[in-house]
Amino acid sequence: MKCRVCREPAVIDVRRQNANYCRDHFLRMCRDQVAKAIAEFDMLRPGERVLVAVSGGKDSLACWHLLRELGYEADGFVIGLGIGEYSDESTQYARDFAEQRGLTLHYCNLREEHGFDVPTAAKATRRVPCSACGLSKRHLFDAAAREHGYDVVATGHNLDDEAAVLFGNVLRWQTDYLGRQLPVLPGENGFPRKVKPLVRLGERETAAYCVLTGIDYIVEECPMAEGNKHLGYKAALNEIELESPGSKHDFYFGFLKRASARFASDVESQHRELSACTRCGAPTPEDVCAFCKLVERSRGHEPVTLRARR
Ligand code: Q46
Ligand code: ZN
Ligand code: ZN
Repeated sequence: MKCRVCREPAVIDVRRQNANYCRDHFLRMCRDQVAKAIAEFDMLRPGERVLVAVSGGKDSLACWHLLRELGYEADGFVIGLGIGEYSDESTQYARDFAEQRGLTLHYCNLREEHGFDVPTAAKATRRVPCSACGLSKRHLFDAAAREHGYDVVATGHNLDDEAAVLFGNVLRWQTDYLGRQLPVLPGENGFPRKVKPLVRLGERETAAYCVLTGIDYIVEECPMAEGNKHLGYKAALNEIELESPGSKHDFYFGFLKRASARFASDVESQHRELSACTRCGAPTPEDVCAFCKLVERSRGHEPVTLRARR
């Protein structure tokens, strides 16, 4: 197995590209793919301040690292979600990453600052944990960007994530979501722009990127992800990819090129008037934003004790 570029021994194959790479050329390929995604979708402009939504996992840390490598002024933000040991450990990985490189990492602890955690919110709302968790993360990242003056929030969503979400949205023809499933969401009405610089890289590549650059990340999956439909969609797409390398890429980028614009008119929230939440000031179509309602519902509930699952 030889590197496509220099013919030296390769350390990784990327079947989608029908190519093998040595360490240095693999890392260069990753940087090139991120730079290409940023340029292709006009994600970032020179001089903009970027806040990276960090979890301590491979994707968000690789995203942060790659943005810095490409010369962007990118800081991190991690949230203590209160998901037992998993949250403590993943937050520690983010802290170590920042400390070792002298980077700025903002931190928010859900329980200390807002009086609840994800397991409690899941119990209070009687919905899957990812629903309260996702809502809280979106709200807190937006709020942190406004508070600290960042123009853009970057997340570590990779090609596998986006293809799986697309698969789920197509299965149920959720046209509102399909209209919004873009690698860039413009900043408007007090919301920062949202970008996904890793959409051209697969999950296996972000993991390899971390290993080859010495980034330590939390390998365990979130214990509350069980029952998350996206895991099943990912597994289904992996089967297809095995038979036909490049399928995920063609599915996702084909959608962006040929189909996504057709769903733009189905995006509901685009047409709603927003005003400031009467409690926290965040832009919202109602008097009180969804996060403040979640805070209210969750606060009266006892904290949920999680047993560590390894
Ligand atoms: S952290 Fe939160 Fe994820 Fe855990 S509860 Fe679900 S959304 S799975 S990325
Ligand atoms: Zn090489
Ligand atoms: Zn609010």
